Amino acid sequence: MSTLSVEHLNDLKNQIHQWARELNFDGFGVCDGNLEQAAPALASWLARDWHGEMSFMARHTDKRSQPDRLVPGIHRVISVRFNYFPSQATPPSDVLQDPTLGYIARYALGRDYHRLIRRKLQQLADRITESVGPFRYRAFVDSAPVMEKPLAQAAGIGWIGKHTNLLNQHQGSWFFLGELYTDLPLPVDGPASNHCGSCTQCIDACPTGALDHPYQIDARLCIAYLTIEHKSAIPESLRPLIGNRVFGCDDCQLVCPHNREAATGAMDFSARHNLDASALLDLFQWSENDFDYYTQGSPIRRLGYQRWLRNLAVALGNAPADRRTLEALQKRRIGASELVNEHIVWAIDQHEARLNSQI
Ligand code: B12
Ligand code: SF4
Repeated sequence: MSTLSVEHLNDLKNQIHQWARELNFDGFGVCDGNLEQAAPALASWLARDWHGEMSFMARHTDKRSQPDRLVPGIHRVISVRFNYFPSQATPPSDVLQDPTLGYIARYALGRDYHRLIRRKLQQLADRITESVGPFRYRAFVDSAPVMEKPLAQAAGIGWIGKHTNLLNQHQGSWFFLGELYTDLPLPVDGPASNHCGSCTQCIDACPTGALDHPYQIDARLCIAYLTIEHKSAIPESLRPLIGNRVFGCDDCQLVCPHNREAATGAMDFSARHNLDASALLDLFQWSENDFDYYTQGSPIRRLGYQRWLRNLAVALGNAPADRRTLEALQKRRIGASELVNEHIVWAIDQHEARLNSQI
């Protein structure tokens, strides 16, 4: 690739950007993959154990913070973003305000993004190959030790906000990130500047205080972590704060002023099977076969049936006390795993305490 002139590399970058648009990517940028500033933040985050049970975050940290250790010989990182906000879905506030419904994070209402975006990145790489011949590359979407947000920030796609998501002044933060690591010495973009200013809305809105240190997240408190990544029992003190969120959490993004006019995502991310506003009791009654059927091709599948029931038991424990809910909880105890049973017992206790206080 060293044979390409500066002029040719400029043209090639413009051409790649155009192909990225044709593949429906909503943002594109290039950086040199230097993560010298991000690496210490990752190290101190891990040292504080803020990654909780996500042991994968503590592995291969050298590869995560030095892209050329993950893919030797690469010089650049092409970052892309892909909008997902499902505008046609029931508005988040309607679901969050109704404790009988289950709230599922906006990114998880439709198809799983990993394979979809990876395929598009592969198509982008194929077009580059057609133009310049074989070149070295690897495509990533949340799939390997990659620091996607700092790379995208360096490539000018947006800045890392106080809620620790990457956001863009005009498009907010409802998008996924993906990368092509490459040996093409493309011209780089400048980093995006920060526009959070004195705003603290995400910090104030976080139900559990996970963002109390701006720009840093204590994942162990984050509801997205507790309901998606955490494998064991959810700490009891945090259960009442989870409310009706059964998979992920969007509170910090929902209040962000830059998300006021969210760009609509691709149809693939539209809500399936009424997951945007399903009754908790209906979801709790799914059999394992139902779970497999309704979550096929969805990011929820990875959670597994047991943790799905665990999360629903917590949300039902936070729901208004009534006989139907209590009966459903009692019935589910039959044959329940230790993990699920423990959360159901907690939920029943919540209901009984509430019913007794009404007497
Ligand atoms: C681990 C992880 C999580 C963890 C931890 C979240 C986090 N903020 O890191 C949990 C399970 C909580 C999580 C939740 C979510 N996630 Co997630 N997650 C990841 C993952 C795999 C790694 C992120 C990482 O490296 N974290 C480690 C910490 C150290 O990194 P960091 O926050 O980026 O730290 C930087 C800054 O905060 C800052 N910083 C850190 N400390 C300090 C200190 C000071 C003083 C300062 C000034 C700055 C500073 O510098 C750091 C380095 O640049 C990425 C995919 C990937 N491979 O990158 C997806 C990813 C970040 N997740 C994503 C999504 C969509 C989510 C959720 C929105 C899902 C949901 N709705 O439930 C939530 C958002 C919660 C939130 N507020 O962050 C998207 C985000 C897209 C975007 N627009 O930013 C990603 C990029 C996946 C993707 N390919 O699209 N996630
Ligand atoms: S809510 Fe405010 S502080 Fe938080 S990311 Fe958005 S602009 Fe930044």
